[in-house]
Amino acid sequence: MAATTEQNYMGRRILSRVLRTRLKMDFKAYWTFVLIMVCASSRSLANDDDHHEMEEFLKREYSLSKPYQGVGSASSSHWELMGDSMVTTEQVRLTSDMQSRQGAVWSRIPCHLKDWEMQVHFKIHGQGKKNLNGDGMAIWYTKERMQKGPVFGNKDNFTGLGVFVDTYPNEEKHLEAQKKRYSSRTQRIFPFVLAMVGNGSTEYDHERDGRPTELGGCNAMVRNLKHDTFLFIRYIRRRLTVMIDIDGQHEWRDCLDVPGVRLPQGYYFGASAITGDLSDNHDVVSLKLYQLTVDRERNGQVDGLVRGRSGGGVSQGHSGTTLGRWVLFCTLGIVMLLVVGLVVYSHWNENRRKRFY
Ligand SMILES: *[C@@H]1O[C@H](CO)[C@@H](O)[C@H](O)[C@H]1NC(C)=O
Ligand SMILES: *[C@@H]1O[C@H](CO)[C@@H](O)[C@H](O)[C@H]1NC(C)=O
Ligand SMILES: [Ca+2]
Repeated sequence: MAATTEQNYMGRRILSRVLRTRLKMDFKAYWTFVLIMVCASSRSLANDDDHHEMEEFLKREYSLSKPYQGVGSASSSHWELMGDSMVTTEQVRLTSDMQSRQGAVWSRIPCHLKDWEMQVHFKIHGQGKKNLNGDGMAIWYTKERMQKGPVFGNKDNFTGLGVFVDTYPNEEKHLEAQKKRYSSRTQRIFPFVLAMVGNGSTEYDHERDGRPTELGGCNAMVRNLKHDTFLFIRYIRRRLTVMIDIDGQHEWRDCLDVPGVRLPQGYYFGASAITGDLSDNHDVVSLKLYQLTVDRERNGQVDGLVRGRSGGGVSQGHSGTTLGRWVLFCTLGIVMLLVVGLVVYSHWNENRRKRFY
């Protein structure tokens, strides 16, 4: 009788030890696996924001490229010309190098893409020497279309986005005439690329080259170059980025990068240019519009996190954000798993006790 009890007791202890060891191993494997998963997924989330893991699709209906089939002649064309613009085999010439011209080309179809990227292949050239040329060209994403006006050949008080390649320094010339000078800190070198968003009653200040309403900008020596020149406008998750490729090196240079820009869907793409007393040829070789597709589920998570962390602030360091997010995700994951693990373990412990006693 005693021997049987002793044997039973020993058997139970051995069984218990085996079980505990196995469980320990299971837990170890489980923790390792889960930790890897959490860190890997948070890493890919962080990377997503930095390298824009997304796909690009060229949208032909919003793009304009050689051989410009039907542009300016067929009503079936997706693009419509206005003013002095004309189509040749090599480009759509918005203005030629003559005084008081203005021309434009406008998409006929409103764009309903959420995230997009426009690559503009353009050319500005003429007889005038530096600062004896003008006035520049603009790329548009606006509610209105086909309306002539003073803002690089488009209407003032426009609604939406304008990205200008301003080739004439009006403000500087104005100050010079008054025998005033800029401090070197604020002086700009022209041509100057500038972005502006209008709400329908925002006036473009021509005399100040748009400074009061600018979102940002950069200088860009784009006139009379032998190589190709490009402008790149990206709108993703309400972030507006403009880059230029003008050195013939096939490298994008940052021009401006502004978060929190609201551009509704359903606006029209266009390009326009204007000359005054001074002139230039303003040519569009191509406008290529790419749809950007970001993983929506991930996108939402990243958005939520960024908003939560920055508290609606405007700009923040890129690499700092990424590292911070990575650490945050790992910590959150570990805490969550600790809780889950504890619950599971205590549950198992209870079961075990029930089984053996
Ligand atoms: C633009 O809007 C302003 C009001 O914000 C107005 O005073 C001005 O006349 C408008 N200009 C044009 C050209 O419509
Ligand atoms: C448009 O923006 C200007 C500032 O640029 C502001 O003064 C004006 O109130 C805004 N108008 C509307 C209708 O939002
Ligand atoms: Ca100007």
